[in-house]
Amino acid sequence: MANKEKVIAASAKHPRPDRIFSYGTAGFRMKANLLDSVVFRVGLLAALRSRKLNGQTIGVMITASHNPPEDNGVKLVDPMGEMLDQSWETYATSLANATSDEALFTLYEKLTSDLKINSEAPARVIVARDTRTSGPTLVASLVEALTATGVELTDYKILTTPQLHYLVRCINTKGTQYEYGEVSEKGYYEKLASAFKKAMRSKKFDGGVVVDCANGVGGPKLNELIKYLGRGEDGLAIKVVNDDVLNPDALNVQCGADFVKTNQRAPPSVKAAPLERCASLDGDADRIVYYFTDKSGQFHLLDGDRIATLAASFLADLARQSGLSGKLSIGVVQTAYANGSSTQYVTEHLKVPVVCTNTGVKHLHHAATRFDIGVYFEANGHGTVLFSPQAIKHISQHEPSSPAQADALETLHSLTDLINQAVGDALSDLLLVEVILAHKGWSPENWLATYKDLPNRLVRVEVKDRHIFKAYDAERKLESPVGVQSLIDEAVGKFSKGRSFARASGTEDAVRVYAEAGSRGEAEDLAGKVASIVRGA
Ligand code: 16G
Ligand code: MG
Repeated sequence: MANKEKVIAASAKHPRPDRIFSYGTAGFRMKANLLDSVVFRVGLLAALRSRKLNGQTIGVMITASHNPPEDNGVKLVDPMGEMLDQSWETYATSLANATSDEALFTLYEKLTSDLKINSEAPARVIVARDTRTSGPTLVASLVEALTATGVELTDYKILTTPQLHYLVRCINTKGTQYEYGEVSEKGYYEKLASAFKKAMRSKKFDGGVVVDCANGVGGPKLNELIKYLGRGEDGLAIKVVNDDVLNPDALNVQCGADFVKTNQRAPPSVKAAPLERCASLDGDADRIVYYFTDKSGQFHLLDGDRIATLAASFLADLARQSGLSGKLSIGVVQTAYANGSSTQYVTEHLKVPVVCTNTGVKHLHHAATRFDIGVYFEANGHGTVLFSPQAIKHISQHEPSSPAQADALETLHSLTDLINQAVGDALSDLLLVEVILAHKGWSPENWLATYKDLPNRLVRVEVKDRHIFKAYDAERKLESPVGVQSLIDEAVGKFSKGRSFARASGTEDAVRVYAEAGSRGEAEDLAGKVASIVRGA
């Protein structure tokens, strides 16, 4: 039995504002000054979750990713480093919305009994935060909830989101056959750096890469990682920009992955030579996009779709070259936002199957586990590659029958360590892209030349009630309001290579309309038509 008085007294110090909260695709996220009670209550849920799982460690990450500096957010990480189990999201929402301290405690007790949780079981939580100034106070609220419920806590202070996911997985796999790595930040850098060196061997880099860290936590952490990568003559020259975390107001302002993806241009602060590789991370370093300008000064984005196609082609080649292709299934997971040309390139050129899921990392991650090698990326740059236990076994046990096979196998093996298996990780993805480009001997122009994106347009439509827009078929079609889908189909039918869909945003009060077509003008036109159908619905 939790100590009723303790929990209620602690909760009283974290009054709930008059608001309705909802645990969405990225946890709770809003203005930081509204989050105090939410974080306290997430602490209660973390206690329940860990006890339910017999004391396995649960992660709590305090971050608002690419949002402005005054925002913050909180999300839970499950034992293998994955997102919180979906069925628990509703418990998070109900706890956050309990109307009084007593009601909160009653709900806590009800969940304990409904979920058959042994309240005597041990509970362990680790927490980390990004660089926002509101972080430490929010961690303090969490600590009060954990103290009141007798949870063992480790505070890892400032980390990237994927580093926290890494640590959770390391802790929970320690001493098992799935041991993931050393339980420390240093262990993370060492694992990545050693896999990177192994993957590169004698391969050479063509020039360096400029990395925009969005003035977020990725900056200091990338600077740290670089120390482990070494910078011998043949090392990768990483030029870190926008790594100012001392000025809290600079976070995500005019820089970062979201800026680049949304504006389709480089941040003004990123100065690079023509054809020089550039990359931008987001504020918590779980997202990355590449880009460059060509000799005529034109900007080219190499987004999550491009990283997915690059990784899939490289991994499929390695599986073939190492003699494992018959044994390993490879697949790519995308969302409806993936450019149609990328999907066509993967299915028709690479001959690799593509699965489309709902938007949100957890959906893609889940679908990717169904392949031996599951490559998943959202166009916005969230993503990673998952290797099944079966794949890891084949890769480590396969006897190569030629030096070429042995070489491919060694590269494949190093990638299973280089690629973060818990979650999409901008730092790990950065090194992955660099390894692949070096192996292929590709410039960013070669990478871009693999296929030509269909012109596309994304429009944000404000509506009275976005909840009436219910999608199906991986959010590519609307079942409600009735009749809207046939109007969209009719509009799409009028354009060459036309494709369009509308879905309610999970993070903003709006409906998003995506359209692509054979030419820029047609894509704009189609997006406008579908947006007005949505407005009129
Ligand atoms: C969240 C998701 C991201 C998704 C985005 C869609 C995670 C960690 N983040 O940021 O994957 O692309 O929401 O936003 O899952 P939307 O629903 O507003 O379009
Ligand atoms: Mg992020």
